[in-house]
Amino acid sequence: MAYFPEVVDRVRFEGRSSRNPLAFRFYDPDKRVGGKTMREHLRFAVCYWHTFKATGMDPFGQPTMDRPWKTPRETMDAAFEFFQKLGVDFWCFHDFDIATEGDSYAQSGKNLAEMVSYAEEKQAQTGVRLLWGTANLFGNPRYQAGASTNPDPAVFAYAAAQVKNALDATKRLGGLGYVFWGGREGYDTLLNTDMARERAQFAKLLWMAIDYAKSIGFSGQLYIEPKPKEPTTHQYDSNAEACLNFLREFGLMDHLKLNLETNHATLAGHSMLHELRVARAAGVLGSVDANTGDELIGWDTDQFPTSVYLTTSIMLEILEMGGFTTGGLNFDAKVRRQSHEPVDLLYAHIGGMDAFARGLEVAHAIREDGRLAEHVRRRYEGWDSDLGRKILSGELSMKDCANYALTNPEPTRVSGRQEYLENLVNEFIL
Ligand code: XUL
Ligand code: CO
Repeated sequence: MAYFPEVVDRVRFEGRSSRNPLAFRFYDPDKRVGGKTMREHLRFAVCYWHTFKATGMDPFGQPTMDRPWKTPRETMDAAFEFFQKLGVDFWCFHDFDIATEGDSYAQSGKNLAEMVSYAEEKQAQTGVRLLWGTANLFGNPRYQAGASTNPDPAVFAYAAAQVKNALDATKRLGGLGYVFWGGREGYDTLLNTDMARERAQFAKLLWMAIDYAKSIGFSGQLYIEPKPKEPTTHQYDSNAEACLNFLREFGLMDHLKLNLETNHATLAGHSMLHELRVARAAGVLGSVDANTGDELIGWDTDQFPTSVYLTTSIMLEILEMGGFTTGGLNFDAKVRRQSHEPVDLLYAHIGGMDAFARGLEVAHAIREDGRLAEHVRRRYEGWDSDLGRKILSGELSMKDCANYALTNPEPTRVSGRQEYLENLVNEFIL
């Protein structure tokens, strides 16, 4: 049975002039951009949770989604049919997206192992690979007060046991990475919370995972995924800088990278560009959850990315770091509640992939042109002068600076040229 009959074989690239809503207009997987193909640059992944499991339920209404796949196996059939027809190379999942959580830890483990075997077959048939796996440590009521950050060590132990199985599953499926998103690792009120303890507990879980991964020979990249709020009022991994602080404090910098999500950046009051820049500068930019938020609503709406301005800024940072290694662009995005037909999932992903393909081309062209980078280089070239070098090397004291100010004219102001640079970026987009 075909779950996505609108596409017979594969979504094809038809070019900019195509009016076929089920064709790519920009994503041409084998087209070369710089030294690599689009497919190699973009490394698209489809997420299991929103795409195949989301029901359309919201706080005000019942499920809306028409989803002919019901059992875990049917769902996986639908998923791999979708990956193949869309032509993505990767997927991502939580343990209990693919398997049903049982009444006991033992039963849940069995259910998961069975579905991992089925996924192994599907991967072998299709060549689709696992970008990353993860565990759902936030849905079950036992985690209402957090998983590793729970006041009860029994809950910590359960969470660690669940991560063990999820790491085993990720290893078996040849996953390139494993994500820790701090689901309920935060607080709703400080009145009942020992924050210092909870953060140390969280670090302990990460250290256990590092040790366990090593013991089973899992060499994939571990990531943490910042988000400032939702579901808790304050999540400890609130943004990229808070994550860096946490990783440094607990000696974890060499073991984890960041998986950055656009809507989480918005919730943190930052642009995605800011979050990416922070991570890249620290050498821990790992992977991207590609979506976008509704700036007017103020919650995590997880929409599909359609803005070329956004995708251009993301691809500028990815190109600047030399491209993804273990990471990729995972569509952690869901169709709107009214887009209830399976075909809407195709439209959504095709749009996101086209927006990123165009963003890649624009970002590459901006870099080839070189004016933007040259502008920034020239803006700081004073730091290569005698004065700049002496300040940075520590040769000049504050007193020396006072002497300098006494004996030199007022510094000349230089325009930041923001509008000029905004026009320059648009020159490549429009
Ligand atoms: C939640 C979120 C998660 C993680 C995986 O906001 O982004 O889906 O990506 O647990
Ligand atoms: Co995410």
